[in-house]
Amino acid sequence: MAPNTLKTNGDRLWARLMEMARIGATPAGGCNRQALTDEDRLGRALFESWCRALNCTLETDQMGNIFARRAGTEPGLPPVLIGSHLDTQPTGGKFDGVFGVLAGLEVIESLVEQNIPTTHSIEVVAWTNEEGARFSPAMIGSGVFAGAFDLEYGLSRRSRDGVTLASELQRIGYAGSRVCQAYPIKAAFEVHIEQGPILEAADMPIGIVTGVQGMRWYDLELLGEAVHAGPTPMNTRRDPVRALHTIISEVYKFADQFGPWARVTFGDARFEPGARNTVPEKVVVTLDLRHPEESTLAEMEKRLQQIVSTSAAQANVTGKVHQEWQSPAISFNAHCIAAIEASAQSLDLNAMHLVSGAGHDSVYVSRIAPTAMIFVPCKGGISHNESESAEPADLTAGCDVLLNAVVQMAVRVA
Ligand code: HGY
Ligand code: MN
Ligand code: MN
Repeated sequence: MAPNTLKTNGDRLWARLMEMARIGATPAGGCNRQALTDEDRLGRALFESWCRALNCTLETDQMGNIFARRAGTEPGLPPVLIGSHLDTQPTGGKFDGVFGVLAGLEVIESLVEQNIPTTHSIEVVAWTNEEGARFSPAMIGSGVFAGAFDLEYGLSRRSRDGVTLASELQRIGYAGSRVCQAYPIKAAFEVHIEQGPILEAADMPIGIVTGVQGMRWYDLELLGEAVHAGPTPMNTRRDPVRALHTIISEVYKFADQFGPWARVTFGDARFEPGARNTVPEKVVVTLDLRHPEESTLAEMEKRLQQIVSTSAAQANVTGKVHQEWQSPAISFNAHCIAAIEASAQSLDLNAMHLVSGAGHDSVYVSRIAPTAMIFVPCKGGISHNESESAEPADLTAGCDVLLNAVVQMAVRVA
């Protein structure tokens, strides 16, 4: 290990991860701490209690993003930011997002404990509603902060249980007064489990994330006619499910045609009126399309439009493709990537470059600050699943890489 290389306290990080995992713990061993629920409130409060114990200053902005700051020796300089999220999927795991927030806390605690001042302040951020599970779209807290969405849009988002993001922020006491907008930031880092199989398959402890693939979310709406399931002959029905049947098979076909990096996911479906003995009048299905190349993603969208219109016509129903959200493919900052590379090297850790298949708050942060991400492997590449798991040694290694990359950016060498 190179001289002056710093280490974090992996046991303390693991203990905090396990304590946080008890909030919203599910019987199957996962976590359900969806954005702005009571569980999220408890998780936020626990995180803040740890920050206060380190004498960090705490602020919450209008989107409920929490900023914990350890002042640098020159507090007027732009800070180095470490961010991720505390909210989980409904059947989420113990590490997605929360590892990045608690690793940031561990970086601050290690610096305090080892009496290492930094020139630039360090800010750890817990972004609101990264998952997009309860409120769509994803990454809405970091998105408003970075100017991808305006505040009114962000606050107006309505959950599936019919409440607005603004009312839930009020209800749990996280409607902050700090203006939710970007400010000068020296550099931003996020450490996260990979949520895919690449690092584990390559037996690689560290991933240096060079970018994030493009993502597009749609609601496919098919409108037919509600009729009785019994007496109505099959050939007289205007059955939206018949169109859906063709759409699903055609979309899976094009996933294969667009090569190994194309991703198509039908995540949720709603049938109205939803009675088992009535042919549905309306079907709404969510579809998530992804690809590292923006041009290919555009091509996939075009094919989707054609498939929906042809399938709807064949079933004598109407079909609409409503785009809910899109996040273009992005590349991270070369200097931040180099800092992560140097950090992994100083720790004698093998590392490989890769593009993130999952979306992260860093996608939006990279619009307003030099940004890059660090990945560590997770078991079987499984995530968004209660069985999500990661090795303490890998999490500690990722946290050590984060610490040394942050110090490179935050300490001005005389
Ligand atoms: O959708 C995503 O990739 C992220 O988990 N929000
Ligand atoms: Mn995440
Ligand atoms: Mn996630």
